[in-house]
Amino acid sequence: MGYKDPDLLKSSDVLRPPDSPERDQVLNSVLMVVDVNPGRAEAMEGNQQRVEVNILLLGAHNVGKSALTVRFLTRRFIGEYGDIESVYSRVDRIDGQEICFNIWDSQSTQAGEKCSSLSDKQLQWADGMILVYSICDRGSFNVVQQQLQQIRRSRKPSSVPVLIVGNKRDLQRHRTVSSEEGRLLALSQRCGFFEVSAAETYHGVLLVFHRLVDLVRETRALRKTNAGVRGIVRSVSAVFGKKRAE
Ligand SMILES: Nc1nc2c(ncn2[C@@H]2O[C@H](COP(=O)(O)OP(=O)(O)O)[C@@H](O)[C@H]2O)c(=O)[nH]1
Ligand SMILES: [Mg+2]
Repeated sequence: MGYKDPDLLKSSDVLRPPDSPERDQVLNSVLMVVDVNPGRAEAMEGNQQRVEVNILLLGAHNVGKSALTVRFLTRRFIGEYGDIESVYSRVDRIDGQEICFNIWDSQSTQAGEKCSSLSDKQLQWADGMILVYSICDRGSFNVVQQQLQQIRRSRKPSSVPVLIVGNKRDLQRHRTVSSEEGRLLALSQRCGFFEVSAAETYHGVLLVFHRLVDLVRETRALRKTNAGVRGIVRSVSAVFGKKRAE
């Protein structure tokens, strides 16, 4: 964890010739690898300072988690990504607010392994999660369902927003998971749902990450409101409890 494999960023680029200095410059300027630090500073939502959002990408091997991550961070589709695990960081401005995206591109479930189990660290670190499957790979859809069950055992829908993303939408001829199935799963588990192609467009991928940030911010705001209400209830019951005792 916490390292950047330079080979990942120098692998053949379908858009530019290999070893293009321009491409390397783009990648190096937007990618920064950060440590997974459980004691990170609390996000400061109210006073327009930078907001930190930790996003965890999960799913089976080969579904395009790294492709989605790199597409979002660099706007590029590189083609081959290797199988490394890293947390990348990038700052964006959305609606006038600085958002720091920390993106944990998790290591894939290995072939033959039924379901990669998520670590407690991953589960606790994430403010929002993206569960990725390939629309051409039913096994990867099953992995998403298994990982969802694991997430729900420790994190309620109200504490961590989850998006289900069917990737490789460009490969319609090879589709084995219908859009309807993806949508129904998302609906039944209170998740958002998208179908995208990391290979074809940047825009769809951007929408996924921005939607998740919106949901994380809504979740934080709701938590603050609920904490406020609980505080009022505690004060009121303290006063009335005291009166009754007098
Ligand atoms: N056709 C197509 N191929 C994709 C897409 N996204 C990723 N891939 C390819 O699928 C393979 C696995 O992608 P990768 O991001 O390494 O998957 P990961 O193991 O989930 O991180 C690579 O060969 C990618 O080029 C997509 O949207 N369409
Ligand atoms: Mg990967």
